[in-house]
Amino acid sequence: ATVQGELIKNLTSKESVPHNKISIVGSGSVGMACAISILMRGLSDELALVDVNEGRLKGETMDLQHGSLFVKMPKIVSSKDYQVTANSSLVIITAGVRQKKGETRLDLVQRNLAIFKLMISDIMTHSPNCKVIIVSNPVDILTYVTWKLSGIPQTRVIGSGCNLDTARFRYLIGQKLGIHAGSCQGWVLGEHGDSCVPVWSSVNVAGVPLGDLNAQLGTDQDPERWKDVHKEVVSSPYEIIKMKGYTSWAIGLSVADLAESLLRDLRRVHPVSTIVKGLYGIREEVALSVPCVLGADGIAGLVQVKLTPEEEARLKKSAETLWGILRALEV
Ligand code: 6V0
Repeated sequence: ATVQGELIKNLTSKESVPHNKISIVGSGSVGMACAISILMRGLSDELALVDVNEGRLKGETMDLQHGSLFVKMPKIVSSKDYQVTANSSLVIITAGVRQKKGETRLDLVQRNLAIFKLMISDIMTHSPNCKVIIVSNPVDILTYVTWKLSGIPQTRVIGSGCNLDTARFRYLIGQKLGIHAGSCQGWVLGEHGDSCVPVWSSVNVAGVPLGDLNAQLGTDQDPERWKDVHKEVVSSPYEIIKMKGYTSWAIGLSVADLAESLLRDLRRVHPVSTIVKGLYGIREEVALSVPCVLGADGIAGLVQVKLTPEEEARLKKSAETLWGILRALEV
């Protein structure tokens, strides 16, 4: 007789099957920030972590498990074997290699592509019905690559894209106005990073368009220099990386927000990366961020934003740049 046997009379024999399992591939700074944000929201009944670096993976897993008393997630597991991800509802990919000294962007993409080829097939074998959020950079390229490699509908492949750029944009607008980011409506669309497009024409607070109060909003002629808000959206990650080596907290929180819309079928609208061929005059098969309705089936719909001709031209230019890279890739 054991203490457990004496104490508890078991009424069921089967192991429970997870209903809302989330797996995170890559237990680096970003993967772990996603993990802790998801844990704190109590979004899933099982969290699985995968990484090739077994030492780090085990250490991170134990550290998280020891916090079990303070969160409501019964099971935290990890392995370098993708078997551990079986039956996931959502898989979040944060794994990848960093740019080497002297390496071009295309070389980096090619190396990450090789990793994704192995990773995506393993993920799909164990969770054929899952939705995937891609966080690894260059995120728009890797979103397209994941869609191609996985063979699943594009509605289930979601690039974190401009979700973070938009969060930075709204935070900075809020700082300038002295109000909370959540009350500042504004969208950053297109390519995540340097060429992202701020949609100044629709920035508003409580339905009041800021453009009605300042006709030069977002232009070089604006004496209030609102354009600097977008400049800071683009430059701040570089600054953070210079100071702390990587960015993690904001991306982790923003990914958990996407996960919540997907797992709880909230049908909230988020700026995420998806295949946009046929929209805004984009003829190429590329992934870019546009406002998407996220629910239990993934991307349930796209919001068709009214852009100014200049904004649309910038979006098209982003698409052409991305297509230039994708064309050279051997997917
Ligand atoms: P990191 O701390 O180097 O972590 C990457 C992890 O991936 C490491 O633990 C590696 O061991 C692991 N890894 C490498 N190859 C594999 C593989 N084949 N299978 C499993 N695991 C593997 O990087 P960090 O966490 O800082 O960044 C991760 C990615 O997120 C990078 O590509 C960043 O550029 C990207 N980010 C994307 C953002 C966005 O808005 N989309 C924001 C921030 C970072």
